[in-house]
Amino acid sequence: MKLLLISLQSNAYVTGLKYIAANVRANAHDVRILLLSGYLESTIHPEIEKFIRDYNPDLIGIGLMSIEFYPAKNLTRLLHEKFQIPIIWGGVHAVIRADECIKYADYVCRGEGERQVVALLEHLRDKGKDTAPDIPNIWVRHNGIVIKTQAGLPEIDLDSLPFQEYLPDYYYVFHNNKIYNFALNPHLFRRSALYGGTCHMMITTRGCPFSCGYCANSSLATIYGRKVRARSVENCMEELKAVKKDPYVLYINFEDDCFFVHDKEWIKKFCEEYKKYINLPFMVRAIPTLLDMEKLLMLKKAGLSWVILGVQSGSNSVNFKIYGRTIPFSSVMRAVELTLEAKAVPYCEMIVDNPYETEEDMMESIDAMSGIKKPYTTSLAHLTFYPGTPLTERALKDKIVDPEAYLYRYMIEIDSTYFNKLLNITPYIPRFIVRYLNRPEAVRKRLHIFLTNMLHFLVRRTIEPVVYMFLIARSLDYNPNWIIRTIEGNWRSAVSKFVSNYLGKNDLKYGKKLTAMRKSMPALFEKD
Ligand code: B12
Repeated sequence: MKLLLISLQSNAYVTGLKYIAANVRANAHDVRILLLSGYLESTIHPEIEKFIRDYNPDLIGIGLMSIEFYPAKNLTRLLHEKFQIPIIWGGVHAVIRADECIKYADYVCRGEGERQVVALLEHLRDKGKDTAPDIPNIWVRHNGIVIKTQAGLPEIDLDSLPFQEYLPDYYYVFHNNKIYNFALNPHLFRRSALYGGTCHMMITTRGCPFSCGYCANSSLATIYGRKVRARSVENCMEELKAVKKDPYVLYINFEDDCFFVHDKEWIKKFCEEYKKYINLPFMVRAIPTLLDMEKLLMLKKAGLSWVILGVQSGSNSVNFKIYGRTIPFSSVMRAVELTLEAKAVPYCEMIVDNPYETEEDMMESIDAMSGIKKPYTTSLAHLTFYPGTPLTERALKDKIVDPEAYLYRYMIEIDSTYFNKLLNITPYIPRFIVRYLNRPEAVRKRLHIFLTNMLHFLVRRTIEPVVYMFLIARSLDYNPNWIIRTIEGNWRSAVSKFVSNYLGKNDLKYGKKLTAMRKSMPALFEKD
């Protein structure tokens, strides 16, 4: 049987689809992945149509996050018009909004997809598409009736799943009106992937021990449960050894919600083997309260470069009362200090544009951030109200949020406000300047606004990129070989950092397109 997996995502890292593809192949079926970044047209391009006709898949799978909902709805309609091939949707949005998704797709995978997709392919082979399958977590729209099958358990033994490849030879992209194979055109992969495609995105656990009020994980936990499931060190090494063969992979980006959920024994063994077999710089994410010096030092020895810390706000009351996150700011300060002491670089992720935040909260947050040990860097994300989270429930009840906003807006697209600009530059300017500018609207003078705008403009184009380069060097222990390779591999990202903030630039373009299409294709955006 043949499966075509499609992603509409704006960049080429498609972990979930690669996992599904690997398992489909391990079960002796054929698979291709096609990246149709931001495809939101009123017709199917002839090259895409030809690609699908030539491959002639038995099933088409579309993976989506919420931001890809309308593009997925559009593409599904176009595919249904042209082909008789059944379509299954999966991914985070299909898991949290299965009720909505099953209106458009023939099947929806309401959970992990590796085994479910194989079971569906085998059902189609043995019984055909006119018989409704009975597979846990696969919802079916059959003769106009929706069949919600029973919930299946998440995969407990992650080691039993074949792991994803870095750049599989069955991965294709639609680019400049043509379809290319990524493996044969690696320069296209590097253009389409974050960080110039220099890192391998990898996940060693599934699940998060926390249940923050704003996070999609709190709704995902209702399906997957709260238990964090971990892969063995051996299994992770097997994936990494295969990835390391690719000369373009310069570092490993561990995407686990918190790498520090692994116990000391696991980390010790991981570090020994990583150093021995992989020896590439890597970055991890961490919940500040779970950071631990012993683990940090072991990881640093193995090549840890950046620690991405979930901070969200510098105000305890915002974290505790609005985000349901009992992580005091003192533990953030400690986590930053420990990270620096271990000679890794702290990268603080924060949430802004929160309608529940008062001016006092924002000032408290900025003041707190200006007091933590430097050097560190931050990224700001727009508070997005994902369905099913406690904060969204509250905001819907309070009628302060457009219930559909999360389908249009990327988290990286933040409001251009006074406080956001100040928070953005806080890591790079002295505390006394931050304090001078950190004042409420009522007492803000033209001079403060002018200075903040000017500093924001200058700092983001001069100091920030320089500090960023310094942080890259520091994170790599000033190892000239690694620094040159990183800058060389990352030149597109690194150089454009001098001009503007590079991360997710494609997402911004995509976001604008989505807003424009809302005007030119109003029918697509109507509720069915
Ligand atoms: C790694 C990651 C990324 C990576 C790679 C994404 C990817 N597609 O692999 C990158 C950096 C590209 C990324 C970007 C963004 N991300 Co992200 N990301 C994650 C993260 C941390 C892990 C995802 C992962 O690898 N999981 C492991 C795999 C195995 O699980 P999975 O992806 O869910 O896939 C399984 C099932 O969903 C299912 N499945 C998936 N696809 C399909 C398709 C079919 C056909 C089927 C049947 C099944 C199926 O089977 C898979 C295997 O079991 C999650 C957090 C999380 N806990 O999920 C956030 C998360 C998915 N990201 C999120 C967001 C919002 C974004 C951004 C929109 C942020 C932004 N820039 O504004 C961008 C969007 C990028 C874009 N459109 O280009 C949100 C999504 C919320 C939502 N409701 O949409 C999450 C949940 C984070 C959060 N807690 O809020 N992200």
